[in-house]
Amino acid sequence: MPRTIVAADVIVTSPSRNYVTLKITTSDGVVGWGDATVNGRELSVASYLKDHLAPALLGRDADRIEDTWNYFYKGAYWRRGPITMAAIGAIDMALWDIKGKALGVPVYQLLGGAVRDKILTYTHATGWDLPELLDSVDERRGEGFRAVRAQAGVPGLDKVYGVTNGTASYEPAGRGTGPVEEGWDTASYLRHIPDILAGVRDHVGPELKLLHDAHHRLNPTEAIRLAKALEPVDLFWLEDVIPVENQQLLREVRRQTSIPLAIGEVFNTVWDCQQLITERSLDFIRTAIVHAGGISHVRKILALAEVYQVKGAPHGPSDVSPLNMSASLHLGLATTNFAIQEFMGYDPLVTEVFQSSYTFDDGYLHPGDEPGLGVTFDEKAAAQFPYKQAYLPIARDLDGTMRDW
Ligand code: CS2
Ligand code: MG
Repeated sequence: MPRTIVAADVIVTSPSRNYVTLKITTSDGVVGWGDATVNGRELSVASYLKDHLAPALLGRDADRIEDTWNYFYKGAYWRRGPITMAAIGAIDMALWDIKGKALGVPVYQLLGGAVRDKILTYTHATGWDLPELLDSVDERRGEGFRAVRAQAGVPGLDKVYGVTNGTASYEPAGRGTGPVEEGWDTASYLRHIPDILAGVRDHVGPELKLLHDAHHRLNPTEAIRLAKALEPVDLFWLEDVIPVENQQLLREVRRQTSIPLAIGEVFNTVWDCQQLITERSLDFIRTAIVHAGGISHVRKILALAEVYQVKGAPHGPSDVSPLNMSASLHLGLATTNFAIQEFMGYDPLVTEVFQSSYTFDDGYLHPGDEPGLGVTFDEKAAAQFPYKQAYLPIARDLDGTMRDW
């Protein structure tokens, strides 16, 4: 007797920031949960799920995860893109959650079992200037992190990606306002950031894994210049050095520097990174479970990556929910070429809605052994936090020209 889907509900909640969650219920009462959050476009995914995909989910066999994935990918004439793939990602996560719960095993066991005991993790340190950044790095080291991403202010600018003004944790999507406009000055950034990161390396010594995110701001020539300047800092990776719709552009940067390159948090299918991987223009692929079609598709991206000695390092900011984080950890525990998981942590209000079984210890995460994904979603608590419209910032050069944020 198949376990059929009898209900698919979309819940939008905003405990400190907006999240979109899919709840799938089966004929034998098993409930699965999936993250469907796309920062700044939450309602688009909620509608795509509620108005288009959920009606077609009803009556389907919940155990047929791969068939359902193809049903919604190949069955949609207009395909790919973050909204579509986040909706499919949420369905995929929920169905893996259901299968694990129904069989009484954690999802990583369904993916082939553990290939490691724990998952190396990195988090964010941020500071407007070097002293402030060093304090933030020290705080993160004190929490046990062995890998830290360092982001700093840029002279001449009053708002910069990745840097908070004050002690609040960095949340780029401003709620209740339209897109905030941020200025950008590549020349000042290139003059300034090498000394800042060298200062961090001098402070922390050789052991700590240091990462930096250029956040799509450079062209290949500027990226090569930055990478060469940063080689003495011994970065674990330099992230998103260029916008990479044109996948061949990263090839040149890869050939000109020894710094490991990470990219891909904005990708949502294997086709967005197929050339990058097969030409080995990167070292770490960053696709997030929710944004790239769920566990089933990110698993395939990592399988292709493994052939080219590219490692998985999924995106894990606070703007993907603990459901995504958990799914990423289950996949990470069972995937040989999984390198490191980004973990910004969550506001305490988030944990009122999402109770997760993953654990952090001594710089590593583990998904836990609860059946399924191991995350409980409190619908009553979620109802306390209504959606608040939020936009990611936009960026302009000093002369007003639009650029990638
Ligand atoms: C960043 C993200 O964590 C990262 O690597 O690129 O924080 C990104 O800025 C946000 O996810 C955008 O919503
Ligand atoms: Mg990034």
